[in-house]
Amino acid sequence: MNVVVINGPNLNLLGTREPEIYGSDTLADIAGRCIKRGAKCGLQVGFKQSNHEGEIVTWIQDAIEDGTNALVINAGAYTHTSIAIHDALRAYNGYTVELHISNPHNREAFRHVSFVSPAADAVIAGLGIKGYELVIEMLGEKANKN
Ligand code: CA2
Repeated sequence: MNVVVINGPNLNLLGTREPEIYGSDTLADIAGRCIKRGAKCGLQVGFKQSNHEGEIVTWIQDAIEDGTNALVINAGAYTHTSIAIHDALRAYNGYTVELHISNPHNREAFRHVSFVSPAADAVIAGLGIKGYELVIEMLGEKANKN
């Protein structure tokens, strides 16, 4: 089973600012843990980050083309704005998990709307960076059940 984890804008800054919200680990630390955890349960995990909406749309289209089994997406602030990402996710038939490090619902009102949620099978939010590994673990269990 192949999984691609897509991270949106500013998530490359993890570990450098706002540790009270996002923790002190870097995105590279998280990627390493996800890849390792995935390998343990037979998942091949790809991990990407972009500050560009169109590039994220292209990666979702790539997942459609190459038959990626599951997408995990933290679209960052594009979560709350991007119809283009919403449309691309709608075109993807694999399993889709929306992920947030913080809980957008206990933050500013502009974070309460998600264009990703209606196109996702599952949502995980507010568990910090641990959420990434938890989702990989869940996908591993799912893959090994089938
Ligand atoms: O909680 C999340 O994972 C978010 O997707 C993070 C986005 C935010 O716009 C969403 O509402 C919730 C922001 C990512 C910015 O990440 C930074 C990390 C460190 C320093 C500054 C920004």
